[in-house]
Amino acid sequence: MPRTPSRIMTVAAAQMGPIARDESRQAVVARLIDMLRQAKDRGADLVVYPELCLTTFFPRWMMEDQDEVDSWFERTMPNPAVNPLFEAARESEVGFCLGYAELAQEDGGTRRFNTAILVDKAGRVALKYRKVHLPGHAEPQEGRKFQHLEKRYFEPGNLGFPVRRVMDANMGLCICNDRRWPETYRVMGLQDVEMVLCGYNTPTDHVQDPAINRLSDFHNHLSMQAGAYQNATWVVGVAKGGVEEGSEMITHSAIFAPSGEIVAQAATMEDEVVTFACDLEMGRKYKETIFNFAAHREPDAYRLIVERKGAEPPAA
Ligand code: CDV
Repeated sequence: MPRTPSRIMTVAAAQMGPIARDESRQAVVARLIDMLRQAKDRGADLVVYPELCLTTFFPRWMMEDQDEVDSWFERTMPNPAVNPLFEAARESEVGFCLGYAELAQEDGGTRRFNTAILVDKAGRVALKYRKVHLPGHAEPQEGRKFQHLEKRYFEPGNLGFPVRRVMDANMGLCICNDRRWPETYRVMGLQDVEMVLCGYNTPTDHVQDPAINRLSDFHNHLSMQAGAYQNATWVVGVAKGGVEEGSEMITHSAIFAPSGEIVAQAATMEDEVVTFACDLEMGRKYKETIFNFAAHREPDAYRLIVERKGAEPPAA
């Protein structure tokens, strides 16, 4: 059989170390531009930044003053603080994926989402995604050193899991907790996704059970390796990690091949750029054989997945 020619997209996972509570958007954007330039020097076509990467991870704190809450959100994208990143990317002809808190005026009201955008090499927003799976709580939980109040500050995303042709590849986005849910990848897999970009902020004490928390790094990679393999797609997982305002967060950003293998991984808890030349044709080998969905899937047997939300025990 003749070998299919490679289609290479060189991708950079731009891991971030902590962002201080009082660090300005301008200072953060300077860090992002520095990593973009490193990525460009290594031949990157695309730079992937973490979830909520313009500020510290503010959902760890209970805030009642709505003005204070809204100070963490972006009302427009781009905006004056972020414009230098758009300009640097356009000049360098590098695309990027950026996570931020979005305040939108939509359907006659103010809406708040945990959002990621994919910007193409010409600086155009080519794809927007709003986080579907919001972890944590709407009310503070007793006994926790740090809260996780995403359910308080955001509403679930209303855009589904769109896949778009961007920079000659079928691209999809998801955000942090989404990566643990097989539905995330499968909905994109059914749109022939070739690369999924996922930023995350994962505190090591995210569950009140040390036996689970000690496996935080393992579960991080396990989820993305499985999603990549079972949907024959590249996955790029990018952390904001390290000790941020006293909260320990995992790092180990990595690039996952459609085989499920980790092909590149960050080695520090700081700002760090990890690159890999991804052959987008690699997924095809899997899509035409073991994961040929059209040949092997049986959707009628999967009805419960969309009909039922929580698990119910079988009838006696
Ligand atoms: N930002 C996140 O979505 N974090 C969750 C933690 C809280 C479990 C995650 O899935 O990594």
